Amino acid sequence: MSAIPQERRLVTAIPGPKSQELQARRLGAVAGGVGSVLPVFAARANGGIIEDVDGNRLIDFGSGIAVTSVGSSAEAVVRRASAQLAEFTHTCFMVTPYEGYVEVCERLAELTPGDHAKKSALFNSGAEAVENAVKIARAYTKRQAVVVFDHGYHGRTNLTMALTAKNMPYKNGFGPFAPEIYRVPVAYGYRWPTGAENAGAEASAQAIDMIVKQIGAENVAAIIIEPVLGEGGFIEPAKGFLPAISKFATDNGIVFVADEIQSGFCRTGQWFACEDENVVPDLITTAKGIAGGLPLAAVTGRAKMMDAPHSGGLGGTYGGNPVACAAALGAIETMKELDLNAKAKRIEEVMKARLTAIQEKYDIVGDIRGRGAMIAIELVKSGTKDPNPEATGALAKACHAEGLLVLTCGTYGNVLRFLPPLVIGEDLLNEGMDIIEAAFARV
Ligand code: PLZ
Repeated sequence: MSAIPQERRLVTAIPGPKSQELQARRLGAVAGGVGSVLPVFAARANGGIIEDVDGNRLIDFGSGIAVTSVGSSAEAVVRRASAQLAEFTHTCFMVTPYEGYVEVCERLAELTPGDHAKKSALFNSGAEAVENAVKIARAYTKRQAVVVFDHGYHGRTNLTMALTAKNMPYKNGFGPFAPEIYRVPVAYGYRWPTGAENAGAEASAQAIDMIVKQIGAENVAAIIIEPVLGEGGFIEPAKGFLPAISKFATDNGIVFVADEIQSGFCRTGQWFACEDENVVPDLITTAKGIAGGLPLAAVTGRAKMMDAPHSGGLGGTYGGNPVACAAALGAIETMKELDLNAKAKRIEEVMKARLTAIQEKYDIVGDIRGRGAMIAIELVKSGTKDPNPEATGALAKACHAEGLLVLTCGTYGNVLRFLPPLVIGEDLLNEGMDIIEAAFARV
């Protein structure tokens, strides 16, 4: 494990000269379609700090987009993955299996909501897990249609582009998209026309009406939703929405899929965000936080559904790679040992208190939302609810210049989101919030 001092330190401008040199090389060699939020090149990272090649130490409020919840070089992850690397790197689970894969599936069965019989299949990326959840739901139901929601994000592969709501940058010019995908409203409280208090009941009624009238419930294989919408703007569907949609799915033989790729594994202060409303999904997709930074993803769900595809119908060369599985076992061990659900809840307390104080001073903060260490503010133009992507971008830039890595998101690009590693120290957390407050004063 990298013993990086847990202190912010700026020794050059951001990005520094070595980062700029690497960025120039990168522009010559790396495809232009692959962007970076902040072209500061990483040298090492752990806890709440990313150290760059110039020796700057940045406070990390991004966790590599909600991945390194246990830190970027967590002791148990490094120990277990290193040991596995020395034993063997790969055999392909579809050729000669190994124990780590089975053990990760056993952990997933224990940790995911519901006490029914469960099975899992492992993959490499979130998008791949979502694609496979659709394959499993179609094989199980022998139906084709898939229902997704406004502001939803599920990936960048062909099928998941179709499932994703936002055009730029994810879909523009990349069609044609997969057929049999239908989008319905989500209970976005802050922007619901008749008010947040009505959003849960009204949005679920509208969504269900659209499914029944426009698609036909009997044609729907799966309904896929993020229990807290991530890229779409950290939207928590208003109370009652998830249970209503989940019940409708169950009543109509539709597979209810919770995409917990961003919200799962202690991020929201629960193992999975859907636990907050006692929703038990049929299938649950996970990735990101599961393996402490190594590429691993999973579909976990009711055994009878998971067993619907024929043998050989699911897989992939690298899915459930042994090093990634060892890392996942290390990450899960760390989450339990350090009680990262409690840590996430504490992060929420600290952040929301600080953000509420900022909101009292600046009326461009339209909404503060999110749970655990998945917190965001939605920025609007003064005195309106009009999205304010300009202020959002300027605030992010101001934070970056001071050595605080923050990310933006949202359909309108007007959401500043905070995803610190769950192991971040409270001093760094508060220092990050100081920087955000100072950025507001400047912008
Ligand atoms: N489902 C809910 O959040 C990935 C993507 C960022 P992959 N989110 C970050 C970007 O610009 O590509 C995500 C997610 C939810 C699916 C995915 C896809 O996971 O591992 O990126 O494929």
